[in-house]
Amino acid sequence: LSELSVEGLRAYVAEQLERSRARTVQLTDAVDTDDLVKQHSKLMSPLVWDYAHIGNQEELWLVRDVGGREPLRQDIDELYDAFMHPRADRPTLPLLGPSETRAYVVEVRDKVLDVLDHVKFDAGRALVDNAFAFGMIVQHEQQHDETMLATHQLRAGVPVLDAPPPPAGRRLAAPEVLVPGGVFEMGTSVEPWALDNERPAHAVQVAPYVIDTVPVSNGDYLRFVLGGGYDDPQWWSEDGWAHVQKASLVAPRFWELADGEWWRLRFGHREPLPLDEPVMHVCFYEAEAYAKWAGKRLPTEEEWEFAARFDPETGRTRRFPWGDENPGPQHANLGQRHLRPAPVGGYPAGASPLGVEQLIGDVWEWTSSDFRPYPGFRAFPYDEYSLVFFGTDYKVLRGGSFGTDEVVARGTFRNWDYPIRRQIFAGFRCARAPRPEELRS
Ligand code: AVJ
Ligand code: FE
Repeated sequence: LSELSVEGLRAYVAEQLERSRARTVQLTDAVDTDDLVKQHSKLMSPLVWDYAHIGNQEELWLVRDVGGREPLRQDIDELYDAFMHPRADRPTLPLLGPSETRAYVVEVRDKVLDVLDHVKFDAGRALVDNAFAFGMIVQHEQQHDETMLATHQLRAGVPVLDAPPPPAGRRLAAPEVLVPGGVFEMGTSVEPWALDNERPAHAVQVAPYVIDTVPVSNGDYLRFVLGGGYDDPQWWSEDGWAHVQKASLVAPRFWELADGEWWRLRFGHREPLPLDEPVMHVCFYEAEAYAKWAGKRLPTEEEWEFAARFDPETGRTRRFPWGDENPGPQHANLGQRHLRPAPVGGYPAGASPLGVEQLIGDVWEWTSSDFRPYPGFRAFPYDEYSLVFFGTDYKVLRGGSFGTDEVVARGTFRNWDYPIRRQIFAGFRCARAPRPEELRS
């Protein structure tokens, strides 16, 4: 990106804006008006709220801030401010209707393309250096597209989305990888479109550990379910046990037991539970309980990133597990290219130098870490992206899912959510301390 000419950068930004919009249009055109305005779950906004919110954020940052242009619809800012109204209340607001929303986002985009034509990517203005604000808005739209995809998963009715199946899985040489540990550079100070919480790069010491080669599969997780895992407090943290009882959890969300067979619901399809796919729609507490039952634990965020980015040969931290190139379809299951995670072993070309696979794409991975700022963190360009969420309320997820776009799924990208959330496309892998004999070899 930083090597592009000004014209090259403009063209790249225009292409990314167009790609994210095509996805937004696809997700919103796929359903009828009623499905756009109604709330499919208390956990989610009506799709038409996400749609106009995407346009409103684009207006705020690119039309008004970067472009210095007059506001188009200042009157609606408050309706689409995520901090003013919780998701559960959004259907009762006087929102723009579907056709008004479509007209609004088109009007905003026309202005933005004009701003893009005239903007100087002035290196002295952090908001536009390397087109940062454009990158932030593209990522914002793609993140809401993933949220809308999660709303689609919660929607009742016949399937409306379609995509080819992911690549087949394969047998793994080893179920776990021994990671020697050491000091590595975590985070980034150089990725032009990295968001504030991924910065700055800083040295982190990681002790030796063992990590699963691939995410925990449905088949693995089913053994925990069938073994009475949800009935036995010994596997659960105190908070986890309280939650599993209060919410009456018995299996991952969207699993069904009927006539002695396990099924799962996926975007309106009911299909036999695929045992070789990564488990999905489990909350942090379920991930944590499974890990304990398996004699393991969840990796920390540092361990996840070390496994994903560290190259033991050079001592360098890479951008992605497979190297420094952007993700290609051979590396990772991203961008809604497939509408499910790939079976384990499906992406050998995406392996890290240590031999850990499917770190990017397929399912978000719960880590044991709270969402906290890196040393030297500076909120940019607004406190409400990351700063207000730091603390002990949220757990970090890494790696992106099949529904995460490649413009978001950086090796440094940090996602976060409450430990009870299951509607996101989240699974996990386990880690553990090495046994003494493993360290000697
Ligand atoms: C980073 C995915 C937790 O969706 O709540 C969207 C991203 N921030 N609009 C979210 C975000 C503002 C955020 N996550
Ligand atoms: Fe948002």
